Amino acid sequence: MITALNEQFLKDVIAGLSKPQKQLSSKYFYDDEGDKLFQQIMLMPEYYLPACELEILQLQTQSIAESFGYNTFDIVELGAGDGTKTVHFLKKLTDLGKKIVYYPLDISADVLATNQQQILEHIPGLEMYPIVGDYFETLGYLKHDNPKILLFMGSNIGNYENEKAVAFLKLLYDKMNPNDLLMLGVDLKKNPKTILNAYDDKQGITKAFNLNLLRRMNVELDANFDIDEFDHYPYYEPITGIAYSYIFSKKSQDVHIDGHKISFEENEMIHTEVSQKYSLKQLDDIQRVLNFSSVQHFLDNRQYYAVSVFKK
Ligand code: AVJ
Repeated sequence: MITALNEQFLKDVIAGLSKPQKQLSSKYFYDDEGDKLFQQIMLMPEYYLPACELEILQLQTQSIAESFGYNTFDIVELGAGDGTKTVHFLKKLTDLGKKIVYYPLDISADVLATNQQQILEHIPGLEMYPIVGDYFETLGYLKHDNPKILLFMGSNIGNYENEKAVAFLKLLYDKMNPNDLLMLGVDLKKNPKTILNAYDDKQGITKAFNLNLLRRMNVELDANFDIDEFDHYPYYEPITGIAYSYIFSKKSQDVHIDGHKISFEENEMIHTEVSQKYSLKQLDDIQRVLNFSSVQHFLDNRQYYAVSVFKK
């Protein structure tokens, strides 16, 4: 049965699979099974991103905090997730004597419950207000007396192609007060083989992560995808810096989704995800184009990844 909750999912799926170039949105990767697969991705040796971000937060939080220029501030984290990495950052900040209030924002109440539990276990007594919901709406009504640092970590900005990312950051900029800062975790352009490997692991976890979308449609949208008849194709384009993910049909076949027939040709592609990578120069360009007064980058040892702090 299709519930009201699934209606938007169904609408998006039918619209996406009816286009001449079929597509599905990566935001639908993250059901319970997808969350678990993404947790496994973050532990894969090929997927270097989380380790780089953690290294930066563990070794450079003092310099990062100095770049803020405040001792008292609110930290508002967009798409906070379970807080596994942010906890190190917050702990260091409190150890440095900073007075912080933490607002983790996420669409999942479950994930925020885990977040609060983890954070308070490591930083007892930290003032925190988890907020469930769409973070643009939340940003609209949050009133802060203190300067705030907006956190958007985990290379989540990479889910937008460069131009869309700039438009998104402009929306954030417009919601910021003059004293506020934006801190982004960004994956950098590097050896293209290193990037491709991160999305093409030998164990097939990333493949399972993509194909889980078909399983999810079978369960939630009364679809009948034969998952074994589809495969995953990751592809990195080093000039634009975009890692693309596709699912493709291994044979000519018809699939039914809640009564809609969708036909696939042999080797027909469904575009599922982009992961945009940046150069430091591109990040500096974004600072100028959006009128941020400055940007400072903090890199890991291998210079694979940046934590970039933009001042309004
Ligand atoms: C969660 C969007 C940062 O693009 O690297 C990981 C998702 N997709 N492997 C990324 C993802 C395939 C990830 N982000």
